[in-house]
Amino acid sequence: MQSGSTQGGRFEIPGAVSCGAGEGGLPCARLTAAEAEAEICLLGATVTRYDAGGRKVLFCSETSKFASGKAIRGGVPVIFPWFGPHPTDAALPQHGFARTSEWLVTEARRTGDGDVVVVLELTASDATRALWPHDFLLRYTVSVGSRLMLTLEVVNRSGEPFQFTEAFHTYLAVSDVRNIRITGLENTEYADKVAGMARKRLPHAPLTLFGETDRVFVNTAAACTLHDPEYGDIHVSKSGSRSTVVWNPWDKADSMADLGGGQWPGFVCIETANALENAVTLAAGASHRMTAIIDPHE
Ligand code: TA6
Repeated sequence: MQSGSTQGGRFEIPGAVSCGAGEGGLPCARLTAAEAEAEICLLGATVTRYDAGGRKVLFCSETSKFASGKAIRGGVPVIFPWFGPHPTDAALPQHGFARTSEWLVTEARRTGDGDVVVVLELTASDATRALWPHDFLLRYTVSVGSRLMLTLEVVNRSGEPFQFTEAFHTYLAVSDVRNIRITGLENTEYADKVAGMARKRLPHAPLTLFGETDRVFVNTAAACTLHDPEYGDIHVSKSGSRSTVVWNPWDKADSMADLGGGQWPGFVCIETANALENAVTLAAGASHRMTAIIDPHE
């Protein structure tokens, strides 16, 4: 994999973007906007922290690894070019290779309204082609302000169409996952991964969690709202996405080295995705954009 680099601070902006070593000594970019701060680890272009209005919006496991080639357990891992297990080869890494690759910072700017934007890129390499035989460019735009806006652009640089699935695997910090509600997915079909991928439909009621929950909602462009009685609401809107994934492993997490210690009540994943039948087929030379807007103020 190409080596991640903030390119020696070439993209630093005093008071807005600083680059240096973060957790585990990994290169990261720190963004300071008018109303928020964020940190992006170049390993996987993973937004590991987003604090807005004094609220820690993202969950990051206290026992996450921060080591080259290892997925970070928290924040917003970028999932590409397959969501979940590889469709035909179980030996390949779950959730593809984008989240364990070293990305490059290619742009940084402050906008007129005080937001801070950083662009990161990942291009095909011998290492990625060994896992997925296509030429591509990923251009990931992270915009930090009173809300966090993420846009992943996939460019097909090969001579033939290719199909991919993708997700922003967003870990939202919650007071207690047993006390939250999620609205926006009412009457929506989903594949229930804790019931052998059985197809079900959520009734006309908010989604509440009572145990391990792993659902891929399909054919939905709807925004969701996380209602947390203690921390307040978080609104997750999206474009270019037809799937939404909701996950919490419940106490199964206690057997996960990078999520143990009773941390599981402290997050829920609401993931903006294109998965299962919502896979994207991209023509040669074409590009596709998926955007999520995570707003803790609505
Ligand atoms: O997004 C939900 C999910 O697909 C779950 O099935 C669970 O595997 C989760 O992702 C975490 O996957 P990871 O490979 O990061 O442990």
